Amino acid sequence: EQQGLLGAGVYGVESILRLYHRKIAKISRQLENIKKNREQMLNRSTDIPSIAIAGYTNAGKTSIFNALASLNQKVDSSMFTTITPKKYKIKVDHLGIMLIDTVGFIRGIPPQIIDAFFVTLSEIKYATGILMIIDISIEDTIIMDMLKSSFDILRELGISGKPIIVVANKSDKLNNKELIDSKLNLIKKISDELYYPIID
Ligand SMILES: Nc1nc2c(ncn2[C@@H]2O[C@H](COP(=O)(O)OP(=O)(O)OP(=O)(O)O)[C@@H](O)[C@H]2O)c(=O)[nH]1
Ligand SMILES: [Mg+2]
Repeated sequence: EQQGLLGAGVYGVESILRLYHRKIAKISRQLENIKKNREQMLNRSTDIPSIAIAGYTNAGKTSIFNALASLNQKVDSSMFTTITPKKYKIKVDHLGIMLIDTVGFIRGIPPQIIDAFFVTLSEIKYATGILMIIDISIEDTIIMDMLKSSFDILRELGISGKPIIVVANKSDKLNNKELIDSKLNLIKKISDELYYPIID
């Protein structure tokens, strides 16, 4: 035990730190349980086919979700507009499909954030298929980085072999057809290199 002027102060700080360490440990245990329950719930295969709309934050996932589901969920140019994503059942050729909006990816996503968003992102893991939305109005190098890290994140979530349709969004922001074609070629080339869907 430290005596003197600093004694009480150091002791005080240490006890506060111990308290927070205990709180963090408790919350981590609760989060683990939520993850487990949620995974078990999502893993049930009795539901109708589901399509998860995934991709970088601000790519336009919710805009596409709204268009397909005729809904009006919040859309905005800031990052992480969607924090608690919505699911909605739509009909395609008389077949019921569960459409799932998701939380956006970011580059070099820190493990803590992955943890916090893991529960919502794990919806993607149990979806029948994925629409991967890419904003093609930005620079080629950034598109390449985003695509690569998006496939990395899917891998970190334990996803492989699931059918994925890569959707080129915001093409209206590009002013000529040649430019759009070159972006489409770029995303097709990278996607083919990085991912092998298994469709049965
Ligand atoms: N020009 C243009 N803008 C679009 C298009 N799709 C979406 N946007 C705009 O892009 C911004 C982001 O759209 P959101 O649908 O909120 O994107 P998100 O991927 O859901 O974003 P987060 O929820 O933050 O991950 C909004 O300002 C939209 O209006 C498009 O096809 N063209
Ligand atoms: Mg959104």
